[in-house]
Order: sequence, then structure tokens, then C-alpha cells
Amino acid sequence: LDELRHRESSDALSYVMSEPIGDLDSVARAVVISGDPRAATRYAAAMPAQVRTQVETDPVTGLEAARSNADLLIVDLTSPGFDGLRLCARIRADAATRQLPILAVINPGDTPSAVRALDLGVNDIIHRPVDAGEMMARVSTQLRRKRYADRLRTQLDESLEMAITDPLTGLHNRRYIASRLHQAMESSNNGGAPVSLLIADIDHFKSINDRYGHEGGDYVLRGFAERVQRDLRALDLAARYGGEEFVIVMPGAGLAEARGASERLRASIASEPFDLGDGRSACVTVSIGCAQAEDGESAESLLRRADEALYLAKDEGRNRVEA
Ligand code: GH3
Ligand code: MG
Ligand code: MG
Ligand code: MG
Repeated sequence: LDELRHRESSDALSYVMSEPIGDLDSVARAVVISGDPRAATRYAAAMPAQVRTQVETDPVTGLEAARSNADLLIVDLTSPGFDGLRLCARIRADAATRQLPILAVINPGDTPSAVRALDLGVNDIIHRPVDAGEMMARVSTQLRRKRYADRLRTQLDESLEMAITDPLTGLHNRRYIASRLHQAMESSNNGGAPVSLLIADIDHFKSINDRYGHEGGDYVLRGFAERVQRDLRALDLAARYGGEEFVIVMPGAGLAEARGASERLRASIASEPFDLGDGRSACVTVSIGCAQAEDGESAESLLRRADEALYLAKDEGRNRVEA
């Protein structure tokens, strides 16, 4: 900590300062947008060597270039011909470019432009005439920041995906389907299309486990999920609700349609044995209960009615659909 009090030792930091984007795993891409072609070329020449730089002198083609896979934008606020601040606002308003770092070039002493630019979400300012060392430092900082933000966003996406997915089958999980069911019923209650619900429970699954082992049972569960996804419409939502129990929400489907889909699924399960991955295969049947949501009905009530239909299907001998 004592080193913090030394004024002469900052050279020791030069390694840290000059290295930052050397470890970028792919080439970074920057777009320089300036109405002044000569200035644009000078800014491009001041960019770090690892950055592939494209020059655009028109704001519309500049915006297009920004949309197609850029990592950083240099926007010249001093060039005649177009309003650079308006372009920055547009970049921030567009979902495809909202997250991109913007480095704005301004005239020395033009504090009002700097203030407006920062207010619009520009990440950093650089003054004319642009110094290559300063450009390098500011660009590196923004690229590092973007790479960090991208990594966080990817991790967040993965965590969100995991939070709504059943790990064994890749279908949605119980929590997620419950929230989607509430949504679908709410929009149905507000004068939208009907919504129906299926609960499918594999018959005598305990004996599948007994005969083929728990691992064999898992093969059946994954194969079952695959077949459910194969047989459903794109807008249907399928989830593993419990051990060998699956829930399918069918937005837009009335009871007749839900019954039809259930019957097709039941027949498809019964007609084609499941591969167990070791040369063996298992014949499986499923019982399905279905119900259509009534006006103002709660999700809990709809689930209960579908479950009652399922129990009836089990009672009546299994490998059946009841509503
Ligand atoms: P029914 O026709 O009445 O539905 O009979 P069943 O044997 O399918 O029903 P039961 O609820 O008695 O048994 C379900 C079995 O599912 C018991 C449990 O060991 C098994 N199970 C639950 N989760 C898993 C899992 O993740 N993998 C495997 N292999 N088996 C599971
Ligand atoms: Mg059971
Ligand atoms: Mg069962
Ligand atoms: Mg069960």
C-alpha cells in the first residue's frame, strides 16, 4: 500500500494498461461514423491494431454497419452534414445496437455537446485532434467493458434457461409452466382465445423402473418428452410436472382440439416402443386427462379438473384419454 504514495513508479503499470485487449479471443470490430472522410480515416488509423475498423461517412449506412455485428462505435459529433447526437440517440433507441459502446468525438471545450452526449448514453468522449494513445486507451476500456458485459449477459441467459428447464428431459419445468398457464388463462379471460390443459401420466412406470432399472426409466422419460415435442403444435407448451407426469398447455385450443391432440399423443406413445440405449426397448402407455378453461376459472381449478380426468382414465383401465 505504501507504493500508492510514490509518484514516480507509475511506469510499472504500463504493462497492465497496454495489454488489455491483447487477450481478446476474437478480432474486435469497430465502426467509425463521421461526415468528414479525412477525419474518419485519421480516427481509424488511431485505432488499436487488434480492432478491425470500418469507416462510414453516412449516418444511415453507419447505423446499418453498427447493426451487423460491431463491438464499438466511434461517432463524430463535429462533422458537418449530419447531427451526430441524433445518430447516438437512434443507436440507443434501437434494440440491436442499444448495448454497443459509443465513443463520441467532440471539439475541445465543447462541454455542452459532451454533456448531451453522455446524457444520451454515450460511453466516453474523446477530443479533437484525436491522439492515437488516448484513442487506444479509451477504445480498449470500452472493449473490455463490453466483453465483460457480454459474458455476464450470456451467464444470465444460461441461468434463466436453467431456471425454467427440467434437466432430465429439456422440457419446461413445473414452475415455468405454472406461470405460463396463469398468463394464458388471463389473456383467455380477457376475451382472448380458449385455452386447454392436458395432464399425461405414464402407466405403471414403477414396473418400467423395476424391469429396466432407473436408468432405463430415464431413457423412457427422455424419449417420452421428445415424442411430446414432436407431436405438439409449435405454440403448445410442455413441461415435466413431476416424476413421470407431464403437463401440456394448449393456447387457442378448445376441448375437442385438446382431446384430439391427447388421443394422437396416446396412440403415438402406445404404437412405438422406446429405445433404452442398450439394444433393448420398452413398450409404454400413457393416460391423459384434459380440460378446457372456463370463464374466470383459476389455474388451480383447471389443473384439478384435468387431474380428475386423468384419475378417471387410470380407473377405466389406463392407456386412455378422458375429459
Ligand atoms: P400409474 O399407472 O398409476 O401411474 O402407476 P405408476 O407406477 O406410473 O405410478 P406411481 O406414481 O406409483 O410411480 C411413479 C414412479 O416413477 C415411482 C418413481 O420411482 C418413478 N420416478 C419418479 N421420478 C423418476 C425419475 O426421474 N426417473 C425414473 N427412472 N423414475 C422416476
Ligand atoms: Mg401414480
Ligand atoms: Mg404413472
Ligand atoms: Mg404419477
